[in-house]
Amino acid sequence: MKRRQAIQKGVLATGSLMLLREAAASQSADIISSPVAAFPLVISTWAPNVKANAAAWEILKKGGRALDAVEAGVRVPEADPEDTSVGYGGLPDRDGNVTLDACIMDEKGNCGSVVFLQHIMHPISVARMVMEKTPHVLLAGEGALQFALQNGFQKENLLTPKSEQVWKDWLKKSKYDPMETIRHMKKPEDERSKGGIDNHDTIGMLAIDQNGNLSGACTTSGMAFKMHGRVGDSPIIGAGLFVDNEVGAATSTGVGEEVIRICGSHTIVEAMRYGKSPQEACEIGVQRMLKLRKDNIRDLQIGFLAVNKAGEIGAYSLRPGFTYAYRLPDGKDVMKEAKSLLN
Ligand code: SD4
Repeated sequence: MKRRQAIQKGVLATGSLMLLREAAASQSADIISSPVAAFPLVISTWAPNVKANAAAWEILKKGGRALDAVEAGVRVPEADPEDTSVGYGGLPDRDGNVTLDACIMDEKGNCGSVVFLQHIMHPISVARMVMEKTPHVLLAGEGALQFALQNGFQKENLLTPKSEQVWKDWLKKSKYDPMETIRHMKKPEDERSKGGIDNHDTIGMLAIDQNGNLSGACTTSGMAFKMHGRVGDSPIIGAGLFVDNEVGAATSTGVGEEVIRICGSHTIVEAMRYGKSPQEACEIGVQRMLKLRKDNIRDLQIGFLAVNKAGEIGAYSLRPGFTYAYRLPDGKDVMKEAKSLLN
């Protein structure tokens, strides 16, 4: 599909947004292609992250770096107490602790990550500092917290009364089910519940700047009511995020254990390297997962986004309901639902 056609299909007037629910049976791949000037662009997991794209756009439209754009973008849901999958307001682990995971990667293969970090509202900025100020890629737990505090981050209570209440309700049964816990805490009329089966809101964001350089960021509070110390795919370079400036970038959302098993984002970028479009590459990732895990994952949700060097994008999920949002060079917002392997 040509970019112009996609824009006409996906956007109402400037400033207004439309969520396109595409029939799974639809023939055309969800690809946006343009031979010219397909960037800057920014794309994020989950439609509500259109707000994060707007923050990233402020940097991209001025010719700023994709790296700065993705950091600024994902800081929006990190600070949003209503987003229960990221940063402040994130749902806690089974013991009531909000523990955060984040990573960032730039066009030069530089990357930084924090896992199992507590009390810091913007783990993505700590991850960037790990990338820029240390000889390491990944800092965990107490060490990551110490590093953040030494570098001027404030210690904060990230558990909001709302998330604490959801956790207390969960404690009555204390049954860990990645899907049920999130599905039942949201009202049907809630805009976020349009995500369907899963209602994750973890943000994975990919951007290309005016110079054609790619970067990505991914940040999450992880699966609600996880075991204390559990880390998912989101902060793992190659699983939740991978950027290769010669080829493209990919990111994921959903049940991280499944993404880690197939090195999801790296797998998708490698498929693009060997000639697949971003859409085909995302489909390869999800198909591989189902082939490997069969009935074990039929009820779970996993979604991938990808973008290639030319500014083509792709999105695909295991189950219906994975939405995403993007902004192209015309500055208009588009929100869509990805096609899925299962119905
Ligand atoms: C994780 N992938 O920790 C994350 C969860 C997620 O929206 O994507 N939630 O496994």
